[in-house]
Amino acid sequence: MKRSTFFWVAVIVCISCSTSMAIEVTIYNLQYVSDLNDTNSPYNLQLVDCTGGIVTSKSRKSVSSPWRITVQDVNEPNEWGGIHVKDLDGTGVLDTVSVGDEVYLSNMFVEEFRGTTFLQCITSNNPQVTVVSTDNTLPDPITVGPNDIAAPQYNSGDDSWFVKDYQAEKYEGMLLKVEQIEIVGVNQGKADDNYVLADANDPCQICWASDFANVDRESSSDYHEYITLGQFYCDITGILEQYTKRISGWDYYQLLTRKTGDIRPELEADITGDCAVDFEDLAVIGQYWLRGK
Ligand SMILES: [Ca+2]
Ligand SMILES: [Ca+2]
Ligand SMILES: [Ca+2]
Repeated sequence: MKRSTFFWVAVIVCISCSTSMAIEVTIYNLQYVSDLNDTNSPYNLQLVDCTGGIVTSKSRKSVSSPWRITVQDVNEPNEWGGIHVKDLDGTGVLDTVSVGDEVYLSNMFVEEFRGTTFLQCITSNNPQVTVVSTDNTLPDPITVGPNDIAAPQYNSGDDSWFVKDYQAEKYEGMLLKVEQIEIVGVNQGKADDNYVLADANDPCQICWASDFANVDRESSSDYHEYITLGQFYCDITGILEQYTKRISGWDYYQLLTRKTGDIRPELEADITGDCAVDFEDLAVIGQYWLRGK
């Protein structure tokens, strides 16, 4: 090889080295753990390119807070298929991203923060979010029972809340739905903003939810206006997040609603109580009408 040719080959190799520091992984690669005694991502504290998926939520605490999104891989519809992404430095890479976009995420820093695996956008890493396609149908929420994402248990000995097992970990960052439930408690969790959902047919099955990421919540209230203690709901949908701060006595999973449509109280027109308003309800009304009642 001529010296000049060698020089240019060396330059090209060097450039490609410097731009491909990050390892390419799927969301599954980032989230899957075989041993639930250690739920940290195998890529914790590493820089990755993530093949990504569909954006299922976008929110921020206030206009000055960083954007957060969740991304779900449609190739992993059952478990280990979702992840939280935060624009930690306010780099702006999430500003124009919308729910329904398919995204590829480059130069993301993997960080276990308060129990949840995050892809953090940090300026010095030159993070990039590429929108591959837009207006995609979101993945269907996985229907789970409250026990699948069970509420924490209370230890009165040290006034702490703890997760009995980590079976819910596989759902972290994924879109989930719980059906036929009642709200049996409020003012739980570290910010007193969690409410307790109980299976209407088996009240011993409970899980925790919160509305802090719900874009339709009035900022003056911790809860969306549809949330009422003692009320029955056809279903409640949200994204699962873990919150862990053991030094303060907290470890729990919570279902985070995204918008008004995620909270479906029983409808007044649903005469038959099956959570659908259809001809059956009309038929019942018709019978009353025919009898003149
Ligand atoms: Ca976790
Ligand atoms: Ca995780
Ligand atoms: Ca009905």
